Amino acid sequence: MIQEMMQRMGVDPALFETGDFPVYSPTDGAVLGRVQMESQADVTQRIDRAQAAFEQWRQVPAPRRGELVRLFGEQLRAHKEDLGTLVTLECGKIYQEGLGEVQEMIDICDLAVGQSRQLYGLTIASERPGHHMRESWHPLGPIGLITAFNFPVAPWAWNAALALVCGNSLLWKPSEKTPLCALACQGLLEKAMAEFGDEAPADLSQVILGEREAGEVLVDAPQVPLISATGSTRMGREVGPRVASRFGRSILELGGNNAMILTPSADLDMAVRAILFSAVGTAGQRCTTLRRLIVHDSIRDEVLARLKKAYHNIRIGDPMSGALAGPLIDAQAFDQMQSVLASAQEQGAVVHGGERQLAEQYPQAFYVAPAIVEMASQNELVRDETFAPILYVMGYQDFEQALAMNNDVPQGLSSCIFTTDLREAEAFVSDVGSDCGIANVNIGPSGAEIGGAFGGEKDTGGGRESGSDVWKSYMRRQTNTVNYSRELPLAQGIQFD
Ligand code: UN1
Repeated sequence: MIQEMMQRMGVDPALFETGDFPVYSPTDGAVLGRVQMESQADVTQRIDRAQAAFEQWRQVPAPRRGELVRLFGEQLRAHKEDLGTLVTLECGKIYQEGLGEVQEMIDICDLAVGQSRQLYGLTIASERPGHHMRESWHPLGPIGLITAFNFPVAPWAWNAALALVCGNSLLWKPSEKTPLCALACQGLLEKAMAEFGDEAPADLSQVILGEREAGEVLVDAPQVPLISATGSTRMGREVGPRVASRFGRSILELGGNNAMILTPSADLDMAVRAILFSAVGTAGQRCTTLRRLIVHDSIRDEVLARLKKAYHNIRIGDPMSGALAGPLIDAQAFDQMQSVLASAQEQGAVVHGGERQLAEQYPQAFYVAPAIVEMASQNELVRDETFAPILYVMGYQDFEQALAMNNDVPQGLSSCIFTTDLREAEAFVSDVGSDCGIANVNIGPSGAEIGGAFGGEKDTGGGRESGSDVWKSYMRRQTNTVNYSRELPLAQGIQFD
């Protein structure tokens, strides 16, 4: 099945059948393919080729560059099921969410096509007679993209679609757990490039299949002015300073420890559905996953009872066959989850769920019952992000306390409140409310649309991807002053003769 799918998406079988690095499916542990990892010398060559491709691509008018992205979006529409299936097989999220990820790619392509005709600068009033000032936006260079296993295709597309219309070439190092998804995206982009014609240089987009050392070459390359990296805070702490030390720019989209404040006036039916999707979806492995439920003491027992019932009914199993919870990515993720749950128990927390499931049927895969953990306070365990379906539930008494708890973690990605009280809702999204990059009212913390800027503060890294004015990150800003007079007045009225 993989072979045919990959071929339909334009991938040469040699790229995923003959290498010595096996790729396993987290759904059952089967080998999906064998890829070849690249050496540091290979990466260096790719960077040189990306530079040459950039120098050609930046000369193509931006709306024309948009046409390539439009054609890529068409390829994604035509191959949505194939790519969605591959996402499910390679990273284990359920098929509905695999399709959703491809839809995010299609959406960002649409946005980028429109953006390709709107790379606007400003005109600025000059203080001198006979002078024009303006601000222009120019292509930046080869863009380095590093992505994580849990969203193996969409974050690449958020960056790639905008970077391409902005006139840049791409170098993508995907997670070594999901190389086939990267090859498929590249295959689809190459199909679009073939339709587009030879204005698009062959090396416009390249995939680097490699391990840590390969990524290091990319991160350290002075020819790569921007590194956009999605992954753990630990990874970001290494990448950020290395890129900064060569005065490169980075967009870091790192860990989240996302909370929901559940107030007494909330619509609990809506809240329970939102909790289920955001805490259990992608088996708790979204950076936007709901990890902390801060619930008012007066409704805590009722909410817990409803959640336990809902969790009990979650279908866990093969993500291609209608389950709501697929497997964790690997044994390491499972061990990590178990050790955190054991620590919680030692600290006196009440743990519901969390056990391994379907071990007999899938001895090589790690399905788990999503866990609810009743915690007395927001201690260090809660303040740490565990990339697994663990929902900590903590009580609060007054709104100020809940808000302080929302903000009192190192991460700052996403957050939400369920309330029908206008004052609480507005306070949550105000200057003194949530300190996160995303703050929602009556919606869970995950499942953001691509139209807004996506990213967060503090240990989340501070970067923004996707919509709003994020396109500016992929361009260099230039201030122009043009003197069309026959005089040479100096600024600030300085006389120099
Ligand atoms: C991620 O988990 O890295 O908001 C990205 C969401 C998705 C993106 C998640 N649109 O949950």
